[in-house]
Amino acid sequence: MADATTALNGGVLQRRQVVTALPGPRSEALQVGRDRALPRGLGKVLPIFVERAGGGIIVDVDGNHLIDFASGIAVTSVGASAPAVVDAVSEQVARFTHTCFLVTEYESYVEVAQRLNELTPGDHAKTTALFSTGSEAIENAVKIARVATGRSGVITFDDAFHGRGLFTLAMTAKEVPYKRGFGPFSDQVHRAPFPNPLRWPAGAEKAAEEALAALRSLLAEVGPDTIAAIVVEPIQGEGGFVVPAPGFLPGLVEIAAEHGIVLIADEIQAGIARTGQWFACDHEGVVPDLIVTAKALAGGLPLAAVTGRAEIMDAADPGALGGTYAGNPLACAAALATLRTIEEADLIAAARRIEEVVRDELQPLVGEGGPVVDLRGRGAMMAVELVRPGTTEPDPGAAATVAKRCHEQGVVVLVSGTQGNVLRLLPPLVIGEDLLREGLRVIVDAIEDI
Ligand code: PLZ
Repeated sequence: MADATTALNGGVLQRRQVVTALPGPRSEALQVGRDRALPRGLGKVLPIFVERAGGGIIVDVDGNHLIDFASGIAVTSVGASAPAVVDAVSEQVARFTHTCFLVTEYESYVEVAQRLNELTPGDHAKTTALFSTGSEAIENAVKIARVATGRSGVITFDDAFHGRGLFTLAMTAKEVPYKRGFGPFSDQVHRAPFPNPLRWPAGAEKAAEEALAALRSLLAEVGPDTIAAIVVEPIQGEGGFVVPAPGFLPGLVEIAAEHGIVLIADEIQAGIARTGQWFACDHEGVVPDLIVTAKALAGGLPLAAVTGRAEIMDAADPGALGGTYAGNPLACAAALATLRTIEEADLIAAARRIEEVVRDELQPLVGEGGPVVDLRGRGAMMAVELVRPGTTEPDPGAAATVAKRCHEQGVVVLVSGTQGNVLRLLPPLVIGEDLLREGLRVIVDAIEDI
């Protein structure tokens, strides 16, 4: 793992070094200006300011080297300064920064679309439209499903996260902090249970079957011919890295096909090699009608895509899709370099190896009576769920304490889950094995301490 990837670290020393208290004095000074200039509504996980980043390391303005288990929320899978991405963007920025693809065109947009048409699940005819953010792409996928079906309803699931736009907020499940005070929201969004194997009342074995039955009941209530789309995260991201019980996703394919509903896979967080396959859908051979990607697609530049069945995608009339920055040439150049890097460095295999190492280090924590009730996920999208010892009661306080200790020790981890009790690990796929193990041991110590 480490050997193949050392060339991808952008010249950043791949070692954890904590040389000040965290946050350090320079970060603290910058924080004062930040707090004056910015509204309270912008959250902060770790109040440090970054000077550079690459491979598995983030270097802050005080010279601390932190192990990166966040990848900017699953974005910098190839590293935050992957040489191929830096070169491609530098070359592009010197030629032109922007034309608006709707005004005059450029080849790289088409190439990104062709690559996604090939890589995404299914060998049917596909097309791709590019956007800038995940939320924007989800809203466009819903627009396309609506115009293709002539229906307006959308089904989403418990604990879903689909974005912060005014329509995607209706699809996102969690009220605080995302939704409170921002409504009213569309009344065309319905919510069905998601088969979380750990927490399904009748047990994991029943979860897929019963969740599909609940979806069928919901469809009967609202009328299947009112539903344009079912939108699902094949592995939930913000909801706590919940891998749905096996059989659920194939069941959705069947139900959607039966009722002429467009099945939209939101692979914004899980897609593009993160889970040890190109897409999380691939683990169960699931072929959605539309698939939405973003985050890891362009190595840190803002780019999102809707890829899907050509006949559905073509339902939108000329001029009905687009956006000023959608498919910006810098982002397209970065995406082509990112996809090439994933193939050349075999980062899909790297993601699988990360899972093995994470399980090797963290599995001993899971067990009767301790605070860790579950270690789950796929590839480099792994999570640890914390509960009050001896119960299954979520313990957000424990997750916050562990995250804080990790941050103080120079390991950037994120918390997720509707209850805020899940530590999630999203290392860059290029992280070296020694660095990965070192960061995991910091987590183990932090958990053992509580
Ligand atoms: N769908 C599955 O994970 C973004 C959100 C961070 P945008 N997840 C990180 C935050 O607190 O806002 C996400 C996702 C899934 C959609 C989105 C939305 O993508 O690019 O943030 O709009």
